[in-house]
Amino acid sequence: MTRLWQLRDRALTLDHPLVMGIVNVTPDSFSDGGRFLAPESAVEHATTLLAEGADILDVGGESTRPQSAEPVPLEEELRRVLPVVRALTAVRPDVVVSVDTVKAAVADAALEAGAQIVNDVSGLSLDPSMAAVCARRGAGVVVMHSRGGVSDMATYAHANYANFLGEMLDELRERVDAAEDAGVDRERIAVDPGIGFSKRPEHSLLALACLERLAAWGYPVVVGASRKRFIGQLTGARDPAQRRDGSVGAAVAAFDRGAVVLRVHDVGPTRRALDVAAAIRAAGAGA
Ligand code: HH2
Repeated sequence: MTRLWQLRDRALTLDHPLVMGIVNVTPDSFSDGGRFLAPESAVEHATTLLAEGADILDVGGESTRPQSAEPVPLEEELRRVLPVVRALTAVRPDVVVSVDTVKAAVADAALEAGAQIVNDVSGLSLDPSMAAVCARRGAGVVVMHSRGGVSDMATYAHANYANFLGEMLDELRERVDAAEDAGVDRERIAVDPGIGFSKRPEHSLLALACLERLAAWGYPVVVGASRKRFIGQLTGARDPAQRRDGSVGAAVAAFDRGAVVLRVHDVGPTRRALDVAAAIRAAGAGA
């Protein structure tokens, strides 16, 4: 039976891994900050990602980078994100755009402008209106695990766990239940362990190693390991842009453990690696 992730006015098929290409419209994102701040260059970058095989474009106007991420004022975030969402959905009406934001007003405006998915790294916890906006608009929603606020969620400030896996899963479950209680349909929800968010490298590795426990809940699992610190530590690549190969390895390992949406910077190499991994799985299923 084909599994689907219901979005606003369409659905994504989950029988093949989906690549979510990152479109950061920020001056300070940890690996590509400032490169695509002008709407035209963000749209050009997004078009390249689609040509490389992206299924979803994740547009974000606020960074959570580990060193001193500054919360972005609402007006500024709208100014960054909306022209890009509008331009993308105008040029490519079939494109699936997700908006990476913790602000309900940004989510609402982006959905109005044609976005299909809200990707909230706070698990819909930082803005009390977020779940209601998502429910009213019928958006697809990525509920991600993190702790703290925008400025410290990608640091180790809250990375204290007695039992990492149990606590992470319990906290994420609470956020999913809260979203459903606020009226978000179950079939519109995807879950994400939040690699690198309030997690030391050993936590990120454990979250990936035990991803099947999250996948067992039945929601599509999203994983964003691309270019993150634990990959730098494992491969010795200090510059995030040099972490492509390690990131592809993480994406394949995540897919193998139940992830179906992989959020990445390097779309082409990830697409090709996942296509091979998916073909191997399919061959095994028929054997
Ligand atoms: N990671 C980042 C941002 N958004 N969304 C989901 N669902 N999962 C993630 O792991 C995730 C995310 C951080 O990466 P990036 O956007 O490249 O950097 P920045 O936060 O500096 O914009």
